[in-house]
Amino acid sequence: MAAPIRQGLRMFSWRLFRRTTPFVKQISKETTNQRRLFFSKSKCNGSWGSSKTKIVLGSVALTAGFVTLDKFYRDTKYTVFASAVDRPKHAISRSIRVKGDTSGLKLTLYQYQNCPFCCKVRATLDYFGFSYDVIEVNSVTKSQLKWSTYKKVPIMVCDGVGQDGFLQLNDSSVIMSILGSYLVDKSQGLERVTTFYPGIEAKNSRGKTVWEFPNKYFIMFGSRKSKATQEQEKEERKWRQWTDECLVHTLSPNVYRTITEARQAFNYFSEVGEWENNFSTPNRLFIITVGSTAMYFIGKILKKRHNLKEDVRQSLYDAVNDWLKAIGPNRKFMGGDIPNFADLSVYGVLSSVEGCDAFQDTLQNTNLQPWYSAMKKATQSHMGLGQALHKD
Ligand SMILES: N[C@@H](CCC(=O)N[C@@H](CS)C(=O)NCC(=O)O)C(=O)O
Repeated sequence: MAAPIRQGLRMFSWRLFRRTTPFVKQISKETTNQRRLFFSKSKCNGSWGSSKTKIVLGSVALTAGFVTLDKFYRDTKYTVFASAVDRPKHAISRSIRVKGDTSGLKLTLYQYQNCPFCCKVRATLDYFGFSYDVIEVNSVTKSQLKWSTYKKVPIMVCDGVGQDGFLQLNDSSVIMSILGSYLVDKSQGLERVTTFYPGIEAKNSRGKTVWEFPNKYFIMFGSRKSKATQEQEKEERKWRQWTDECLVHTLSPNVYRTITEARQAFNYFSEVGEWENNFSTPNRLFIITVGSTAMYFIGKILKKRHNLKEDVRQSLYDAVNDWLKAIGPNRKFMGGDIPNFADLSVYGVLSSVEGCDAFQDTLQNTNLQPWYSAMKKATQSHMGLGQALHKD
């Protein structure tokens, strides 16, 4: 077998079986030379016979081979040399610019438009009036996250800070708390604020390695005093945690309750995530078809895992009613007259399914509407822009 083809197969098998980086680094050098060799020696030498058909077919096959191998070479080189410092430039899906943003931060959010955790972060960014760019991640290939060892979304990147030229913030609640703490006192700088949120590697109940951030529900006030009382802060943390550990788990079994609802949900995600602009048509159709079918079955597993009621809608209504009861009749938001981080979390999570039947059913079967509409208005109008979280 010709060396370049052999090399190509080795590369392919690496992609399939994921050998270690040093191995790839080493063959990467070889492939550059092989590639040069391949292109200089690639003329047909007549061993395939002289018939025109064979030559044409041979050329087509060789061209296809070139294209395929070239793609593998390029992809591999990209994988090998992309480090945390070497973050590739991906197409910006959307740029949100807020007049009056004085944060001084250049933020980029890597996200899925309808991931509830990403929606929490966007609700926070919009409410406080941060300008930011969005990079829509392909949920199947995750090619936009190749540079990162953390493979979940949201990931927030702040350019122009830190020794690598950017800071990478992982986990929605950590991101929200870091942004909140930064707003308390911008002069301390974002990099210093991140040091208040150390991560601890741990195993979850299923033995999977996960990262825990013990402080993730705390806004750090340093020497400043929060406007909220300690009781209010405690309540805010409690309901932020509840959002991540209870509310969010009621969503998937509801929006993927039937195959039809799952397909409807994915079509809605495609529409609001502008998948038509962000992904190729085959990719988009693949995600919609395969994704919705897979999620229908996963929804059933999640229903069991999180002990939802037989009628999963009831579990969603129960969660929403618990939240509304916690706010009570005398407050507009849990934060009082203005939303706090618990309001932003719950709103963000629920907004992720706004176009799904499950959400419309919730509006009809609970008293969610007034609070939800007020939250929507607050985030869309950047109500928190310039708002002080601390006492003067
Ligand atoms: N604790 C994380 C959870 C993030 C998370 O689970 N994100 C999902 C998307 S909704 C994800 O990226 N899952 C991995 C995947 O899609 O492969 C956070 O709050 O940000």
